[in-house]
Amino acid sequence: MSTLTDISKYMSLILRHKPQAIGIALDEHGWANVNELIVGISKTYEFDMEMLEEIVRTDNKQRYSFNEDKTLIRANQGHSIPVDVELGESEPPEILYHGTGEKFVVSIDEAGLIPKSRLYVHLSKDVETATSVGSRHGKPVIYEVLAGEMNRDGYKFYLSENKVWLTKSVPIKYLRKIVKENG
Ligand code: HQG
Repeated sequence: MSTLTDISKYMSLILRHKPQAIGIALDEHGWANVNELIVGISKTYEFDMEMLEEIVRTDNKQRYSFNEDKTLIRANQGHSIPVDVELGESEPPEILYHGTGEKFVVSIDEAGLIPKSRLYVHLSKDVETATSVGSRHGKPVIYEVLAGEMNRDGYKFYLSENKVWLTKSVPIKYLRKIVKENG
């Protein structure tokens, strides 16, 4: 794995979950000071503004955003710490997908989707993306989420800057497990 990938993973830990790992704080909207971030990461990796800009530009999921003058940076979604990244409420497509690991299915079928350590349940717009999200947790299982119906019933949906669909929770009545024909 390249150093930039390692640093990007470290950045997502810092900007989503644990800014105190490098002794910095996020503001209420999830922004970190860019200079402080660079100084903090430089204690572990050789790191500078040019590398930070490259990570933000090339990140495969567009996880990070700068403010206009690039003095601040934040993660677009995925936080476990309570920050308000000013998500826009959006009308979701009729169906969204959630990929999970087989080991969670019994519990999900009982309790629906809950955000666990994060602020929101993360939903994908296609089965392919959901499958890769689910594979992070072992053998993937995909659920269809009846997002349109949920939304009409009053549940709010948000689309993050990097196009991940988010909602607070999904009750079981809006979930349909996709059963693969070949098992
Ligand atoms: C599961 C990655 C038991 C849920 C991805 C998931 C995503 C339950 C796991 C983003 C449950 C939490 C988020 C219940 C939900 N009982 N388990 N009632 N309800 N779960 O990692 O959605 O690469 O916090 O199904 O691409 O896997 O980091 O969430 O399997 O967009 O940018 O609890 O993280 O993006 O796992 O992934 P996670 P996630 P990054």
